[in-house]
Amino acid sequence: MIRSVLVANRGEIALRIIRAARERGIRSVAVYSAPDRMAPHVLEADEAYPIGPAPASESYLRGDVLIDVAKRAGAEAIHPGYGFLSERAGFARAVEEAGLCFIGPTADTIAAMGDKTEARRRMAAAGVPIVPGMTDAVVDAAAARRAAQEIGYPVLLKASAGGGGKGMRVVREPSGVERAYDAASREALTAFGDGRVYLERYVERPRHIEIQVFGDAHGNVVHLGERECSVQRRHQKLIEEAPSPVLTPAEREAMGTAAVRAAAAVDYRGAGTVEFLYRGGEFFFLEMNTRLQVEHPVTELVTGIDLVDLQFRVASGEPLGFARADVRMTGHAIECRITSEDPYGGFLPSTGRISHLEIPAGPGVRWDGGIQRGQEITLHYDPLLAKLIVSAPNRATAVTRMARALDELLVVGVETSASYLRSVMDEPDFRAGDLSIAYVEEHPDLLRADLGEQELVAAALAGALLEEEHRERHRAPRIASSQTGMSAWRAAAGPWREDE
Ligand code: MV4
Repeated sequence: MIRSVLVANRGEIALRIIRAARERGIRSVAVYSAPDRMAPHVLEADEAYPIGPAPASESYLRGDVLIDVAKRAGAEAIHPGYGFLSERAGFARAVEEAGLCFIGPTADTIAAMGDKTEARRRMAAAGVPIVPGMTDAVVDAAAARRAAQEIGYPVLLKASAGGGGKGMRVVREPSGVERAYDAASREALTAFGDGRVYLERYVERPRHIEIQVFGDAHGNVVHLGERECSVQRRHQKLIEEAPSPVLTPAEREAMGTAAVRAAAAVDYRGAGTVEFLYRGGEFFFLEMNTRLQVEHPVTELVTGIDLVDLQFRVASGEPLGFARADVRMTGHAIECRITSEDPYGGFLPSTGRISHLEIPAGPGVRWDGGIQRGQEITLHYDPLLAKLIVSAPNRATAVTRMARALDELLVVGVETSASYLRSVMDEPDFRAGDLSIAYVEEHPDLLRADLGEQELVAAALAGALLEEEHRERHRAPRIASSQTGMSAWRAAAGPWREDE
């Protein structure tokens, strides 16, 4: 039994974990960098400890400090959340060696899946379909050219040491190999300290579909269906949903079975995700994420399973207690990532103080947030402010519900992705479920229309009309029209500034 947990993270995921801990009667210990002293996760936890200055490398990434704090606070376990130290095998090992419980898979599992060629070898051996290509790194450009010839163009050069798109280059003809090899190798060396690259057949315009898996310490592994994450930009997911609009029940079970085989092959324990590329009924293993993912709520909403609670139970040694056949999947869920980025300015990060915040509510709406009014948004951390998640009986209703919820959302003080996401909800290809990882680039019009401004003007006009009507009805004394407009604008935009 785990009775206390140190949450080695910040923002919305730290809050998510703290809430799950509280429901299970587990004492939560938060950690914070200097600027996060009054952050929501600090205020919500049972205890909180400072771990260093703003840069993550001097705070949230200080594994030694975190383990020390856990010991001092008497925490028995460390939950890494996602990002930061969640997929560092060395940290998982250090936590276990300190006599604490790492909430996640073993260090060996993390290391095996972190090495992409090693992962491909293991997956191929376990009978999981991998993208045609190599399972070893190439030694030089000439070897890359020979390999490309064998695989067939177009090919994709990838870093052996890590994913996330770093060190990746598409090559369409032999003359392009040398340049691409040098660039990919250099980029991989910078990003991972390991310049090894390997080749795969390049799959054009695939969909990104991933399977949620769960393993326990007793050798049981189940899958909880898929999430489709095709709406992304430069490897940053924007929208995720479950189920995928495209998978047939037979494809779902085939992909799910492959994912379970993948997890079982590395003795998987805890929550994990097996990523696939999907195209025209075929699917290929891409990588495995050995952590809880940002988009886990869509799976929770269609399965009714609390994944963080299950992480706590499995980490305590409890068996899963259910099989695939016991999992009832109902309805449709969609998640939108609300980030502090300007969609009409190349998604550049936006900073500022959140002066006003209206959070959507109502039937089928979930807000996994890590922000509050008055909070300063800086460039130190990930721009994810919150996740807006909806569920409904079917996809069409879920899309409509997300549009409604996004209309209710108001974040003043920083630019956010919200208005872009709102425009996607009306876009015919998205509505039809016609997606691929090229969706954002293939819909450039959505990146131009600044609906945010127009919406604010519309809201102000609506507010002016409502105020007018209200005054008429109550026969209130009329005031100058210019003042009416101003107060209506204020009503529509919310309190201008509390301290004004
Ligand atoms: C691919 C691919 C096409 N063909 N591999 C991107 C990061 C890393 N996770 C693997 N990635 C890709 N691998 C082959 N053989 C296309 C991508 C890819 C991608 C994959 C998933 C989600 C978004 C993506 C965006 C661009 C490229």
